[in-house]
Amino acid sequence: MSQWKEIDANAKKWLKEAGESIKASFENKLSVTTKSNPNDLVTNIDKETEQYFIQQIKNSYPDHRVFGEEGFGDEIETLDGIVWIIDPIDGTMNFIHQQRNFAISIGVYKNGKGKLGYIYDVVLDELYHAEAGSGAFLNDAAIPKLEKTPVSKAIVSLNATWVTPNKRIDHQTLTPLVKDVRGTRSYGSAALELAYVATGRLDAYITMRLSPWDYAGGKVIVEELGGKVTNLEGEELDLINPSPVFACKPGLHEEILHKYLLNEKK
Ligand code: 2AM
Ligand code: CA
Ligand code: CA
Ligand code: CA
Repeated sequence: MSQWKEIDANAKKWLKEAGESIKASFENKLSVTTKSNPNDLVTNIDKETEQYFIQQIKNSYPDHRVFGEEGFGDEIETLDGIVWIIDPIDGTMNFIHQQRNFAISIGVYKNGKGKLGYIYDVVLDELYHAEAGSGAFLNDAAIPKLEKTPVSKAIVSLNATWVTPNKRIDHQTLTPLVKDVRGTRSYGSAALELAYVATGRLDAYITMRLSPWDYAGGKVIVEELGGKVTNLEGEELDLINPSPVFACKPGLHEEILHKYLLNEKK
């Protein structure tokens, strides 16, 4: 078995096992604490799930490093070698309030290049996955390449925060886009929003601040299908620092970037 096929088989096995533990946890009372602000939540299950992946990865691949949201992995300053970028539960608020609309997200990178991407919707048992250069899948079904869509027919995922006064973007910047698109949505899980861009349920996703673990898995999947995952200037994301993220179908990426985000006149 090739190196990546073996890593892929292990990643899938661990995702299913972690998913079973998360579903079993619905029976128990959660321990919820806050992080940077009263709405930035974390539970014992986020922490336990991250620790589970780190233990499995370190057992099988002692020379791989892990970059995880809850901080149990390695201190990551460069992406040299093989790095697993992990969000044990993306959409923690949904996990706590809704027991759905959350996912486990994993990206495996080699020297900064995305090799494997996973987004696992635990409750629906839907695993979105891709190996760079070998196609992207939803469970066993190949996901078709993304087709072009004009702004006028696009559904764009956008949190209402970014069109009301906030500290990250002038709240009027996105008003023309919101007016011109067919519809807007917000799901509260960056990883699932990327999975929906990958499957064409959404045409674009724009958000002002994500960390690498929020998009590392989704970026591999969306790019494998011909989509783009960049910052709001259309530049590459660095996968080390938080930044705005703009994930989009090909063609539409250029249209939104030039007409709305960079505010160029036609
Ligand atoms: P999380 O649930 O793993 O924290 C919510 O709109 C989305 O933004 C989720 O994917 C959430 O990931 C992510 N997010 C990133 N930074 C956040 C923060 N400081 N507080 C809450 N959600 C954050
Ligand atoms: Ca979090
Ligand atoms: Ca996240
Ligand atoms: Ca998380």
